[in-house]
Amino acid sequence: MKVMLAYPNFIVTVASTPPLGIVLLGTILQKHGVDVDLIAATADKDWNWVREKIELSKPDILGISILTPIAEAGFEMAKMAKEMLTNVFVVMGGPHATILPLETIGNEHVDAVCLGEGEETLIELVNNLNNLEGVKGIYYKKDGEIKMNSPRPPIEDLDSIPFPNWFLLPTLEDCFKSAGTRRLPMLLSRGCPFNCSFCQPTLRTMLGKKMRFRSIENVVDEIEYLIDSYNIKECRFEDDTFTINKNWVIGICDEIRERGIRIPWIANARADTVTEEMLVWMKKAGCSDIEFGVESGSEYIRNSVLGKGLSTESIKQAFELCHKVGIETGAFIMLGNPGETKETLQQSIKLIREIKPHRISVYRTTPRPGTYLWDKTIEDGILNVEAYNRCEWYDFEELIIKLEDITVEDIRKTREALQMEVYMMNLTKYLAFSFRHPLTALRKLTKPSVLMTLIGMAKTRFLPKSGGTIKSP
Ligand code: B12
Ligand code: SF4
Repeated sequence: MKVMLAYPNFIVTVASTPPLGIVLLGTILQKHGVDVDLIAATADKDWNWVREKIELSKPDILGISILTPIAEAGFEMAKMAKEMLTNVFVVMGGPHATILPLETIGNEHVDAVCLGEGEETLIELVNNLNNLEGVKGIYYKKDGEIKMNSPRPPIEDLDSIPFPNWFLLPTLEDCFKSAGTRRLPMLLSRGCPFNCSFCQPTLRTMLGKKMRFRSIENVVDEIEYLIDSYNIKECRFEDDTFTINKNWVIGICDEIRERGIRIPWIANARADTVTEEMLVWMKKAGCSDIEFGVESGSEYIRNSVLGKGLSTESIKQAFELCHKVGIETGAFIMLGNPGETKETLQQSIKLIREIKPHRISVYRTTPRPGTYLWDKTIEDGILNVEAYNRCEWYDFEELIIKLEDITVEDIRKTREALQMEVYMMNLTKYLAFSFRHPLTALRKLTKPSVLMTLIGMAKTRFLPKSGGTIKSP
């Protein structure tokens, strides 16, 4: 039995983050003696490359992992495989397939859909391909009819999941090159108890209501494994809210120090879950950077529209604490939200000026199917469906949400202003530092954060405004 697992991502901007999902699934299949090939398309790959890989692998089962922005590419790949190999069984999984399972299984080239976590489901499916009746957590087709099996409960013991075998990913070195460092992602917990309208109930549908944590031992064992096996220089904790459980976070930091591990790592956090004590522990254990969802400078947009439940005060405090402790910060900002006005855009610029992040990621608000924001914007008649269908996920070409007071040009200008604000702040800091320490400053020029600042400034000034593209076959 040969299985191919694919992540059909042709989006330029995300090529540097290797897909943990298919690597974990591949690892489990391999441990059960299944012959498995992985492909993860990146921006420089095209459909001929995908065709060659399918031709070479000739899988009996093709598993495709899809997020909404890459779902179309996933369906194209299913079609291509069915045309090339008449007997191939196509199963789809990932967030998009889980949120829209009926639409996914409704595609003529798809034979089954995995809902939610795939670690237990996929191996059962592979072992019972001719009798899928008892396999929990899937929809599948039998004699042209769609069968919906009972749901599979989330995995209780996350420590039971093996560490990912990243060697399965042929494009791993490309990802390192694209990231500019040997960095790998890790997931230490699953789920999030908050209720942001642009994100939920997607996460709950995928991962269940209860938050689950890996044991401290198991987490730190994986960090050591990644250093020993892949010579990684940096680690990224992809948890949605790493800082939610104070004692657990401090426990991990303590263990990292106890074992003498010295590697920088990055985490995502909610501003109202960090404390000074926790940040000091994180800094000592190697945390170099924390990314916060700031979303908007307007309290009304952040809380009443986006459901974040996060005060401006706690955001200011979290950034102040990070600056004090010496952890670099990143801020995520969403522009073009329902109710956005020139005034709320100004509030976002003002807040960024006050909290002084080291990095900023600005997104145009694009509701995703299955979220509260998607339902609400449809109900209110303000989702620009044509623009949504045309849009590339990272572009700033059109407003996805119809707004009365502002145009897409206002949004673009605000994005530029926000980016410039952050680049200038960092440049000023860097120049002040170079006066005091000219030699160290010269050496720092090769540091990714300084280089990113310079490249970012140049891009904001001189490059076209749109983001990545998905190429058609
Ligand atoms: C890390 C991350 C990223 C990273 C890396 C993504 C990657 N390469 O995997 C980066 C930063 C690049 C990223 C980018 C984006 N992301 Co993101 N991201 C995440 C995050 C936080 C963790 C993903 C992860 O690694 N999970 C761990 C692995 C083990 O889980 P997994 O990939 O889901 O796979 C499991 C199951 O889904 C299933 N499965 C998956 N594939 C398959 C295939 C088969 C055949 C089977 C049987 C099972 C199966 O089994 C796996 C094991 O349990 C999730 C939130 C979350 N907690 O899941 C959001 C999330 C996946 N991202 C999301 C979005 C929307 C985006 C962006 C569009 C951001 C934006 N601008 O809005 C981009 C688009 C990227 C793209 N390629 O299209 C949404 C997806 C929603 C949707 N409808 O698709 C999520 C769910 C966040 C959210 N709450 O809304 N993201
Ligand atoms: S805090 Fe983050 S992960 Fe949790 S619901 Fe809000 S956006 Fe989603």
